[in-house]
Amino acid sequence: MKTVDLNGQWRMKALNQEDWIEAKVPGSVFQDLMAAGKVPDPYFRDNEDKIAPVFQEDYEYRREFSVAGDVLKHDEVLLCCEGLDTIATLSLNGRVLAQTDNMHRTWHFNVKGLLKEGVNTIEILFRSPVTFTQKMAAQSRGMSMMGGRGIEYIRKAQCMFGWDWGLVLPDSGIWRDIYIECFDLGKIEDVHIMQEHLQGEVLLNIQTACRFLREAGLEVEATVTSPDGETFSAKGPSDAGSGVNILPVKISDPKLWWPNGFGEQPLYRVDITLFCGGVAVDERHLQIGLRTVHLKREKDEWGQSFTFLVNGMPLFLKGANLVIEDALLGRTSRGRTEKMIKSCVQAHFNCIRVWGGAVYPADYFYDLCDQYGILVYHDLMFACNFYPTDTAFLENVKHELADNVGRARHHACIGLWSGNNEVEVIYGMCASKAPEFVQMRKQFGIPEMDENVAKEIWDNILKLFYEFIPKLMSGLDPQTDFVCSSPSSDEPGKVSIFNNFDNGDAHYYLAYDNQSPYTKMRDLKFRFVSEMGFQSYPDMKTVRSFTCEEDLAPYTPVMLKHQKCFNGNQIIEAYMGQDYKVPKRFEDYVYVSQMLAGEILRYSVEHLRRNEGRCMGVITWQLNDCWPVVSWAGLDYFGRWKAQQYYSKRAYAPILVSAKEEEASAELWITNDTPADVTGTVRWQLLDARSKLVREGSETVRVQSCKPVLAARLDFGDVLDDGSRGDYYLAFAFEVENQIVSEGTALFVKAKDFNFAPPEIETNVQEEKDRFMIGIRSAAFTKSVALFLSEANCIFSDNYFDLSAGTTKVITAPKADLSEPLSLDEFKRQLKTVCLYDIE
Ligand code: BMA
Repeated sequence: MKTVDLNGQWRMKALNQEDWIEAKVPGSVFQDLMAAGKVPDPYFRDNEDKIAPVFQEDYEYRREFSVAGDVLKHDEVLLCCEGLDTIATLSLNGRVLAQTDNMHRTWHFNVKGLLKEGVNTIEILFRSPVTFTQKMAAQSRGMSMMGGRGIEYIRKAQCMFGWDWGLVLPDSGIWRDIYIECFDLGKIEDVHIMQEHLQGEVLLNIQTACRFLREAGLEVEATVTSPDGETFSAKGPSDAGSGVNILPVKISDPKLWWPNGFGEQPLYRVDITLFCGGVAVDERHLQIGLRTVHLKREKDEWGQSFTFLVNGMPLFLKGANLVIEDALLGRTSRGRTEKMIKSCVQAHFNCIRVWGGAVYPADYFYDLCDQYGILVYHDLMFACNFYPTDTAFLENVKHELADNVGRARHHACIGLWSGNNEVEVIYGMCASKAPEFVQMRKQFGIPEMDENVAKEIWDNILKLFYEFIPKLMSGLDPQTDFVCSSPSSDEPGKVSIFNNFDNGDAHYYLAYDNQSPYTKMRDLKFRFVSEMGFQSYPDMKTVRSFTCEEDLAPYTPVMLKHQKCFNGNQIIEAYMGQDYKVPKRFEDYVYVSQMLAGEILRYSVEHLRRNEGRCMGVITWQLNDCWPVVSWAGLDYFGRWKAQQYYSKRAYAPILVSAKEEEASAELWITNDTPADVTGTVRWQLLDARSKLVREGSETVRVQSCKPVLAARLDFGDVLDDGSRGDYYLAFAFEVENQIVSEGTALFVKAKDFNFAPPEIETNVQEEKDRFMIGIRSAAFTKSVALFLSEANCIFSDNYFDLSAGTTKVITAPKADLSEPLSLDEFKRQLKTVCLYDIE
C-alpha cells in the first residue's frame, strides 16, 4: 500500500555546481533546467546544438520527506521507483542504498532499516549517459553499429541518442512515480491471468504469487465483474511453501473483446485481495478483455502465413508504428495519449506497433488500447544495434522483461511480442552478402564488416534473441506469440527487408530499395508489412512553432536540423518530381510533400488490401513525432493530422473500393474487412477534366470478409490514347444500402501531365449544435483539396480529397475536434482551401 508519495517537489543541481534549483518529479533533468530558465526550448530552431553540453554533466536530485513512527512498524517498508533514467546512485539519509542502470525497470528497495521517524533525506545521483556510453564505446572493440556511440550498453530508450526523426536529447531523471510502500503479514508479488476459451464459457486461471512476511496463513480472493455488473468469484489459500495460488474462475456467457471494426470491446474488472486471518492485507485491480490472439504461421500456397487470428477469426491488421510521444518524457499524459489513440480509431486503425527503440509505454496506454480496440504488436526495447550478452547484461534484461511483460500481459490489446526492431536487418546491412544488403551498404556508404567480428555479433544475436529472451518469454507470457525480431522470418539469418514474400513480415522502404518508383509496390507480394512509409513535412503551424521567417525553406540550416534522414529532402524531391512539379513556395512544398506521402501510402495500402488473404496486415511507419520534425509520421508533434492520416482513413476504411489502373484500362476491386459478407454496388464514371460524363457503369457484387473481389474490368482503349490520356479520369464509388462507403479517382497519367481546368472552389459553411458543415464545390475536377483553419486546429471528416465538378461534398468539422471554440463567423474567416491546381 502506498504510504508516502515522493512525487512532487524536489531540488536538483549539476554535481559540479553549488546552486540548487526546484525540480518536479516525475520529470527530467532537462525539464527542470528549462523551468528554471537555464536552458532554451530544445525544439526551437537549432537549439539542439546548444543544449548538447547539458548531457555531459552529472545531476543530483534531493528532497526531504517526513515519516510517521507507525510506518516503521510495518513488516516490510519498500522504496519503489517506477522509472529511474538511467545510471543512478540512490542514497537515503546519507547512506548509499543502491545503484541502478536500467530506465525500463521498476526498482524496489527495502528501506525499513534506513528510514527514521521524522525528517528523512533521499538523494539520487544521475551520471551522464553520454559519458557512460562513450566510455563503453571505447571499450567495445568496434562492435558498435550506430556510429560507435556505445548506446547498446545502456538500457535506455535508444532513440534518445538521436534517430532519423529524433533529436539528440539523452535526458536523465526520475521519469516515473516514486513512493514508499508498506506491507504486513504478506503481499502480492505477481498476478498472471491465463484464459482458456471453452464452449460457451471462458475459464480464467488467476495465478497469484504471494510472499509471506510472517508465519501466517494467507488466502486469495478473486472477483471478476462483467461489463453488466455480473460477478464471478473464487477464494483459496496460498501454498504455504511457494506462496503461489491458482484460482479457477469460470465466466459464463462471455462477452468477447474485438479489435476496432470487428466488434465491441467489453472489459471485465478483476479484483484480487490477499487476506490474512480475515483481514485484507494487499490488493490488485486489473482490467481484462476475453479473447484469444494467435499469430498463425503455417505453410500455405504462398509460403508461410503471417496472420493474426483473434477469437479464431483471421484479421487484416491496419495501423502505424509508435515512437516515444515526446523527447521530453515528462510531457506525456493520459489525455495526450488518448487523443492520439482517438486519431488512430478515427482513421480505422485496429493496431499499433510499439517500436523497439523507445520505452515500454505507461499502463494507461494499454488501458486505452483495450478500451478502443487497438491490438498491439509489441517490440521489446532493442533496436538497430548489436547488444552484449555478458551475465550482468542478461540479468538486467531478465528483470526488465519480468517488470514490463508482467505489467502488460493481462491486457486484451497485447497481440504479439517481438524481440527487437531490425537487429537482424542491421546485421545484414553490415555483414550479409545478399544482393539487397550489398546494395544498401553501397547506398549508405557502410563498409563490410570483418568476418570475425561479424561471427561474434551473430553469436550474440542468436544467444540473446533466439535463446535467452524466447525462453524468458515462454515463462512470462506463454499465451502471447513471440517473434525474435521485427521484421522476422522463422529462420535465423533469413530476415530480409525487400523480398521476403513467403515467410514473415517486412519493413519496406522504397527510398532504401534503390529509390524504386512507388509503382514497384504492385509487384511486391508481402505477407505482412510491419513498416512502410515516406517522409513529409509537418503542418505549417508546426513548422512556424520552431522557426523564424528566414528559416522557411527546405535547405536552411534550421530546417535541415529538423530533417534527420540521410538525403531526406533529396529523396522527397526525387519522388515529387516524378508526379508533380516541385513547388517553389515553401508552403506549397510542405503541402505537396504531405500529399505525396499520402498518395504513396494510398497506392501501397490499396495494393496490399487487394491482396488480402495472402497479405494480412500493414503497419505504416510512423504514427507520431516526438518533436517537430520532417518525418514519416501521420500525426505531427502537436497531434495535427498530416495529409497522410486522412489518406490512411480512406485507405483503411472497413470496406474499400480501389482501382488498379493501367494505361487505358482499370480494374475495380472491393475489399471487405468487416466480419460479415457485404453486398453493394460499385459505380464508375469516365469523365473529362471538367467532369463531363464520357461513359459510366455499375456492377453489384457480394464480398466476403478478407476475400477481395474484382468487381469490374474496364477498358477505355477507344477513348484514351497517348494524346488524350491526360484529359480524362475515372471516378468510382462503392455503395451499400445506397450509402457511399468508399470512393476514389484514378488518373491515367502522372498528375503533372493531367490537363486540369481551373477549379474555382467554393465553400459554404453552416453551423449545427456540435459541428460545422462545409459544403464544397468546384467547377472542374481537382486533386487533393485540403481544408485548414488559419489559426485553430481541427480534424475534418475528410481532407486532401479529390473533387469532381457538379457535386457538393459535405465535410463535417466536429466542435469536439476543434482546438478552441469558434463562432460561425470566426470559422468562416479562418477556413482556407488549397488544391494541387493552386500550386505554382
Ligand atoms: C526503420 C525504423 C526506424 C527508422 C525508419 C525510417 O528502420 O525501424 O529505425 O526510423 O526505418 O528510416
